[in-house]
Amino acid sequence: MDDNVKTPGKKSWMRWLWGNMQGHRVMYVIAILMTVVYNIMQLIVPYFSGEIVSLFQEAARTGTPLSEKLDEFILNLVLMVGLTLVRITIVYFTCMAYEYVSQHTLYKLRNFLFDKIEHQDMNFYNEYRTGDLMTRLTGDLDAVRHNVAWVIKSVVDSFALFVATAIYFFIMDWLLALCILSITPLLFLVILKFKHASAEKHRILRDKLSGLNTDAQENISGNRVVKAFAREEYEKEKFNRSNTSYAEANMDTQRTWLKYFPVIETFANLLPVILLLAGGLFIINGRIGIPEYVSFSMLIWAVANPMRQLGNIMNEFQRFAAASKKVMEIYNSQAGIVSKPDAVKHPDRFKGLIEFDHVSFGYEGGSVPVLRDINLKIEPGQTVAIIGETGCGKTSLIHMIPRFYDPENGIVKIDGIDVKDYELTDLRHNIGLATQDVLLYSDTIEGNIAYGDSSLSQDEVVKYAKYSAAQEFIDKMPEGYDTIVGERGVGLSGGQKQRISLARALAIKPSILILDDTTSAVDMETEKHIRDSLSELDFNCTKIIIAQRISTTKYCDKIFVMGGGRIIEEGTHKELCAKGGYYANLVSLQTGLELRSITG
Ligand code: DGT
Ligand code: MG
Repeated sequence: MDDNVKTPGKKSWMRWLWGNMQGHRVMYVIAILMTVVYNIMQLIVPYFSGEIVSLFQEAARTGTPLSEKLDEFILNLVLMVGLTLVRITIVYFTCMAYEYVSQHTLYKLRNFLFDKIEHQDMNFYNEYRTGDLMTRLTGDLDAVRHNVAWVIKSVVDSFALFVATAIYFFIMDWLLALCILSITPLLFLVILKFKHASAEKHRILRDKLSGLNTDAQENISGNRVVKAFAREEYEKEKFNRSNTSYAEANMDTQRTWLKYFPVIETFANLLPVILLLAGGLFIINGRIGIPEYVSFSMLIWAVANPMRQLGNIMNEFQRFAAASKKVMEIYNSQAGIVSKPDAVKHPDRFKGLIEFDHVSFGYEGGSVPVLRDINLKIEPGQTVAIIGETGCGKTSLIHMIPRFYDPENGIVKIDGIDVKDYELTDLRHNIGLATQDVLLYSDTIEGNIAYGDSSLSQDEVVKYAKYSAAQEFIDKMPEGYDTIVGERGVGLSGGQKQRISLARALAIKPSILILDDTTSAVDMETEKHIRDSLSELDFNCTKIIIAQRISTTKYCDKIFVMGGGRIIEEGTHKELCAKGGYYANLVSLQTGLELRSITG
């Protein structure tokens, strides 16, 4: 578990749900009250049936013709049917209210959770897999909705019906009521045991579902690699394993339920038997009459059904418990990198002075430090290059500037102020970043370029596409700027994606532009075009370019050479060539010239 994620359960699930029902609480309470009311009204039919039977009996006993009791008979009948219609109407509106509140709670929670996930830092994304987060946003949240709409309603349903019937039974005849209800404590014990047994099963089941979704998601997004290596069969088997494991967990959960179900069902079926035995005896000894017996037998389902239902409710509740834990974990999580309460508001542009002061950094769970005592200074408007062997920490270094990660030691400053002191959005709005792994959205090319500033005019979009040498290939596309690029930019070449990503970074007119290996996949001519455009930008901008090619670094104001997480060389192309170190060696390698001729 990530340190910056608070453990769930600080609030009980009930308080948590209640908090999230804000705005709909009154409706929910009314729905619960109405649930009690319509369950009490279930007694109407048996009550009036008893009354009608009494009428017949009395008529038979006294020898009065039934026609004389017709009014009373009809009144009882009308009341029975009329009140039943009222009850059905209440049930209808109550169900609507549960659905309404549950859907609104789900909607609110889903937005809240999405917002939480959006604002998390990189450590969070390293911790949670996409498939798992998707499960939380879909299946888990639906279990929460189901709890509001069905589980809680069913508890109230069962409880109200059971209690109302029990009271009615006691009023009619306490001894027979006691006989019938004598088995309920035993039933509760069974349900309690089932609750413990099923909790763990549902937890496992939920994790298996998350695993299944993660496998499917990773496989679908990585389909090109699967195809390239012709690993379809292998992936099919892998998915099949997850699927089997999920199906087995499902079976296991059901088996637990099926183990307890016959016991619960037996208890429920014992009730009519007890009624038959005890009720029969009580009629014989004159303790109760036939009308009472009729009412008892017409209502015996009203105690039997809640008993049956309780097992089912418990099963669903455990599903909710497992899911809500996952939802609440994200709900209560806190991003480690946030703006300070007293953060400096900086809506204007930065001048662009960047300083690293003894900066060290290591990834969570990583064994070695990735950045070691980095000191550097980049003047406003300068174009600097960072070069170094793969894995030496270049990307990690530039990720300190927009605060994707914070240093362990040392300070990163922009315009003389610690980046931690800026409002996070102000800081990031000022930085245009073209990341090493280009990710484009399933949107038009224009939409992708204008991603950071949706108010951008079409002319401006074209201007930035020209700057990044993308104009030509976009024009050649059948729909031009309206061409929809697939998920992650499917349909474009690596170099084309890089150029759109560069246009996107430029389009926000950043005061600091960071290009992480952004021209690695473009040809030399295009690279020159981009280099020229970058030197002619119509806004002030400090540029940091991570590159592997000398052709890119050569024209920069300054070059920082990294090795093993440190800056090992620093200077202009000329100075570094003269030094005869790592950079000079690189020049010799890339140009095919002798090192001697480079160092002069
Ligand atoms: P490149 O892009 O291949 O030229 O390499 P650099 O110089 O951009 O390397 P960088 O900063 O991505 O990685 C430096 C080291 O940090 C390397 O050993 C891999 C490790 N590393 C990078 N990203 C992560 C991460 O998210 N988590 C962990 N634990 N380690 C990471
Ligand atoms: Mg990198």
